[in-house]
Amino acid sequence: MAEQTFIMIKPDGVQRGLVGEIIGRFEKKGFFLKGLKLISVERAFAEKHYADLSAKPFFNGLVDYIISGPVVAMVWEGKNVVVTGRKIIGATNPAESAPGTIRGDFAIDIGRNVIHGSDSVESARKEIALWFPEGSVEWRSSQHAWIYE
Ligand code: IDP
Ligand code: MG
Repeated sequence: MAEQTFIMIKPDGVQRGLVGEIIGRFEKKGFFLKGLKLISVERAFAEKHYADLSAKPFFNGLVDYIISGPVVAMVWEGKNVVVTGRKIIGATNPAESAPGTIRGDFAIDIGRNVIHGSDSVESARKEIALWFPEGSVEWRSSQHAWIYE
């Protein structure tokens, strides 16, 4: 199977009406959408998603943020989508995210940085299993041969 990553538009991105803009950036790049849902998660679920950060001082605030409203959970597929997805998203702190990236264009504070993307193929596998236990959707875009040589 081609590489997949887990992308989540955080509650601020949903509230600010950035869903279409963000999906459009991944679509226009040439990645393929393989899973999508608008979902509100509970504290225990958010804590599981961010388990690696549980010792950080900002952990409780981060969990409060993620459960503060619905999020858009997605699976995107394509060559190098994990690393390239992180580039499209930009640096964690929007003060350091380059213009042209999602966080560089649409965010100011690190605790309101609009979007999550898996940081490795291994984390993507875990996150997709957590958020999409029902599995992602198998389909092949008719544009495939116009994007891949
Ligand atoms: P990432 O989202 O770029 O992978 P991580 O280090 O995995 O960054 O942190 C997860 C999320 O935790 C960040 O996207 C951000 O929302 C939040 N976060 C990270 N560092 C801080 C901080 O120093 N203060 C407040 N929130 C933070
Ligand atoms: Mg991370």
